[in-house]
Amino acid sequence: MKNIDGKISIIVPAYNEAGRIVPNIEETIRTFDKFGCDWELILMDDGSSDDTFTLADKLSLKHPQRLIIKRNPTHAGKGRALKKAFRYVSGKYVVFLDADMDLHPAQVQTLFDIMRLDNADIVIGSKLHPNSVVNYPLQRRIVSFGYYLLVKLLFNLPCHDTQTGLKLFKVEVLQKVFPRILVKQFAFDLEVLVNANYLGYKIAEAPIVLNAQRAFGRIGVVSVFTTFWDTLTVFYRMYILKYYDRIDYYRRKKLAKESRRLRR
Ligand SMILES: Nc1nc2c(ncn2[C@@H]2O[C@H](COP(=O)(O)OP(=O)(O)OP(=O)(O)O)[C@@H](O)[C@H]2O)c(=O)[nH]1
Ligand SMILES: [Mg+2]
Repeated sequence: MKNIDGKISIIVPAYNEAGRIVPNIEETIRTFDKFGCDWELILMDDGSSDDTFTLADKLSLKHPQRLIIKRNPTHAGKGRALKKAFRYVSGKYVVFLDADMDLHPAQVQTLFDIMRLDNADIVIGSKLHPNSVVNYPLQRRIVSFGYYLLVKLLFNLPCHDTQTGLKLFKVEVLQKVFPRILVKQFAFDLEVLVNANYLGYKIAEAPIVLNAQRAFGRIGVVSVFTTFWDTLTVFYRMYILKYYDRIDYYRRKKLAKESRRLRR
């Protein structure tokens, strides 16, 4: 692999992916082994009700030095899974990669090339990049474009698509940003990027090739509504509450409330 000078930690959030998790991890292992760099893969099972964890855990016996398989006992959302997985990271670079293989991991090379070329701290795959090749349903394209407009209006981020499941970060970015993050579900990516941008980290976008593996996406009306609501709460915290500026003050306040409750 070109343009990489340190270990890569790949974080894979997985929720009810038993049908595809083993071949998908095996394909990811083959891909990174071919790259010839140092890497590890941390799979965080998000309280699946199927065999995702057991199957992945069994596979890790074959690759003990590469795979770290963890699980949340309860289901809480992709964001919390990514944040929890970060505790196990030992690399210099962190890749977020969805478990469903909509985005082939070989594309990570493009993200590294762009990181080097643009001197960026974060490179995100973007479905709205002019050179992207995306094969996914029309209604998802509409939702994706609508969300782009909303995010542009609310945050004016220097990127078009915050939601794609392939991203590359320098580890120090996430060390700084993760303690500020409250969203547990799909607006998590947005909260991470809003905070990273606010802290002055440079975000670049990469073209991707996306092949939707599920005939019908799993993201229903409830997820779209929750993401919309969580996006508004990030806006409220950023511009009205100034939570991200006064994070220590809010933490102390929360602790004081907690200790008053315990004393009662
Ligand atoms: N849907 C969903 N996925 C989760 C959750 N927690 C972790 N994940 C994982 O997060 C990644 C993205 O979820 P997907 O359901 O594929 O979401 P998507 O790619 O936006 O939508 P699809 O069109 O269904 O692929 C996958 O690797 C999931 O296994 C969760 O609470 N809900
Ligand atoms: Mg997906």
